[in-house]
Amino acid sequence: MKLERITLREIRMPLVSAFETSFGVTAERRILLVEIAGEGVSGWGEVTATEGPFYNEEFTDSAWHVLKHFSIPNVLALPLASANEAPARWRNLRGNHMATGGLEAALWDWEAKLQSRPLHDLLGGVHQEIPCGVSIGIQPTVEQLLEAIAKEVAAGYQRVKIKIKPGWDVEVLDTVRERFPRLRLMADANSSYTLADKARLKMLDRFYLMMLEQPLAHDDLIDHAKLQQYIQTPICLDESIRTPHHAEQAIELGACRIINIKLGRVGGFRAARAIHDCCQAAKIPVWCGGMLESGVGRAHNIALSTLPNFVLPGDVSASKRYWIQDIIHPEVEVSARGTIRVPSAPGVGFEVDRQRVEYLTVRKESFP
Ligand code: OSB
Ligand code: MG
Repeated sequence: MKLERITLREIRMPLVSAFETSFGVTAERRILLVEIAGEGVSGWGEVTATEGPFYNEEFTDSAWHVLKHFSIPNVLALPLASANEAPARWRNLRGNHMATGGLEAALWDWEAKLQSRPLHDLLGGVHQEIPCGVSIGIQPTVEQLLEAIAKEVAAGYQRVKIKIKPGWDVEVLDTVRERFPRLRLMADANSSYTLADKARLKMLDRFYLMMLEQPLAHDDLIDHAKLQQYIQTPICLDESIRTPHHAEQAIELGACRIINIKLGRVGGFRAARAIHDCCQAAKIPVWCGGMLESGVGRAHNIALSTLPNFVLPGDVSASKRYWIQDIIHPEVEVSARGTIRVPSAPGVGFEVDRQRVEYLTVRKESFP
């Protein structure tokens, strides 16, 4: 593969509505896009880091720095035979998975396009249609939450995830369950509890949630294993699973029964596939998480979700839930059955709207 140029850019995109989690509110995204150009073809990737170091240690500006000074020079240093080899180039870097993951994802898109194959095919995907859920942020009032859920249910989404935190949990879920007794429902705490809250978390059992996502510390496995012993609701890990090794350890400890795989959090497709395979062997179902991505990251999430053990609805939903106008053509659309049809064009299968990207760009740098 003859790589000619890597272009890094930052775009700013206001969200259609602000998104609140236990760690803060996001109204505007600052997204880094990576473009790989070579042999007359471009591959695109998205860095999924948040604006501040609140979900994990990474943030937009740290990712720019790591890409510019470490990951990009390592990729440009020697010819590359495949995207699958790329992670070996930054073996010497610790963490910063979202930065390198955006570059890795761009290389996969580029390689698939060089071979005129859809990315899901290159990855070994099997699903042609993927089941979709939505993630609904903390709302100003419970009434607004009920309205937001009703809207997504009417749109056909297959499951609803709500964000919880201490002070926005049992009473809220009581009201939601009363109004939507049969809804496939789950809750994501984004690490806002400790094991000292176990009695409170056990109260969630009565809501027969599909799962409780990342209740305890972002870097913990052992307390999650203790909590899983104590509650009936299946625990799903998000933040705690950064490497295939973490997935193996979590499974061995019984720290979760489900894993949410995010391409950025684990550093790209190679690691995501390894975690997928390890979960599949252990009969742990997985689903694809979201990071409020633009169309570029969304398209990668769709490709990832075609792997066989992605059997639960993911947080991969329609472009219009996030953006007035997305940066890809066509935009991601969800059927009335709550599914996304996997595209069959080469690479991720969506076209990047260069004009729109150019318009949204606030900084840009090319290498070499
Ligand atoms: O924990 O899954 C999460 C958004 C930002 C940071 C963390 C998370 C989320 C979401 C949104 O839940 C998922 C999405 O709709 O992209
Ligand atoms: Mg989560």
